[in-house]
Amino acid sequence: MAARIAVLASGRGSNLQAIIDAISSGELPAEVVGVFSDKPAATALARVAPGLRWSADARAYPSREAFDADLADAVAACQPDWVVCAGYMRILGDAFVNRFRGRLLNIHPSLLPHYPGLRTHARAIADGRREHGASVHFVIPELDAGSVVAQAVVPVLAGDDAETLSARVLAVEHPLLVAVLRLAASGRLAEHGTTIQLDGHPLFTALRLDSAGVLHAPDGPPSVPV
Ligand code: NHR
Ligand code: GAR
Repeated sequence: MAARIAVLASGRGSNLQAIIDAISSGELPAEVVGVFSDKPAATALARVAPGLRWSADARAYPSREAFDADLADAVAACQPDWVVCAGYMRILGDAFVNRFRGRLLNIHPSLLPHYPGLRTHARAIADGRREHGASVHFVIPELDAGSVVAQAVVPVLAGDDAETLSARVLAVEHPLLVAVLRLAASGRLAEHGTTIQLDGHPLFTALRLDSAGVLHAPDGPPSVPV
């Protein structure tokens, strides 16, 4: 049975498109069952059929909690196995996170625990970092603090600005997210409290995406493809 994936997105939706393409090519045994946005004009919404779209203008709601409650009901109605924040730019309240806890993932454009929050690329450049990248983590109420499943690393090059660096990171976000969702969709990934389990064993260090787009367990040479 194909895993049911709900995607939350606020903007362009290139990560959503990577999911859709991986499903079409047979690389990801899943189905996108809904795309949800706090921005009714988000390009991401147009990437799926009208019947799969849900959006509401968060600014029209009296409170964050009220928006979250409508969003959560809409997400739950499509009965997802996994809920993925892919460029979703609104902090989710505790009630939302707790309702989907354990099947809620986010892709974040930094090597967590470095640079949680916003403007990650500009901050990495300003600090003179040599490496930057992206992380896929389980979402917990505390922002960008959930357990990291996997990361992809890119170099920071001389002359980079936030735009050139974000493009280099985005290029690895797509295979990273698809690779993690393959593990999730095939039932190999679980969150138990603050630890991640892969194939029923605790994962103490985040997986790494190699240059061929394959995830590896980093502990102990030779590192094992997963
Ligand atoms: N919610 C929780 N509870 N925990 C996380 O880890 C979350 C989350 C919601 C979204 C994605 C995220 C990221 O990858 C994410 C992770 C929005 C903001 C933010 O400050 C920060 C991080 C992330 C998403 N948003 C402002 C807000 O007030 C609005 C900014 C804007 O609209 O431009 O919600 O880093
Ligand atoms: C991606 O780089 C994603 O990591 C980032 O926004 C971009 C969305 O691109 N997410 C955040 O910054 C979350 N705070 P996309 O809409 O083309 O997938």
